[in-house]
Amino acid sequence: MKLVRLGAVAGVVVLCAAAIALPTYTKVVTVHYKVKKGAAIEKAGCALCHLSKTKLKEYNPYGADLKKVMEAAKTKTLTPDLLKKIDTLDSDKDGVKNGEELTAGTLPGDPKSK
Ligand SMILES: [Ca+2]
Repeated sequence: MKLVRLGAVAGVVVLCAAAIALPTYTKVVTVHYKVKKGAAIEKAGCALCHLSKTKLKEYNPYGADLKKVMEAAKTKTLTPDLLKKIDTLDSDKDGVKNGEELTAGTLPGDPKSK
């Protein structure tokens, strides 16, 4: 019984750590691009960069490009300067540049959103 309880506590701690770490990234994006309430970016949350809200180990094309920039900078802290480095790319190849999509509130990693 104690082992089950310990496992449950460990699971909650892991989930809380993930929940604390990830919204920081989305906050940097929403503040930098002045994302309006209700925009696709706000609704997407972690899926702005990840394949979905539940597939956090996989990245969509925008997340993959952002990951490359962060790895090159050897940092896990997302800054506006790092975001700007991929503003002129069109990660999802839908004809709209990442920076334009983020300013408009659409998803730069989803070609169906532009
Ligand atoms: Ca695009």
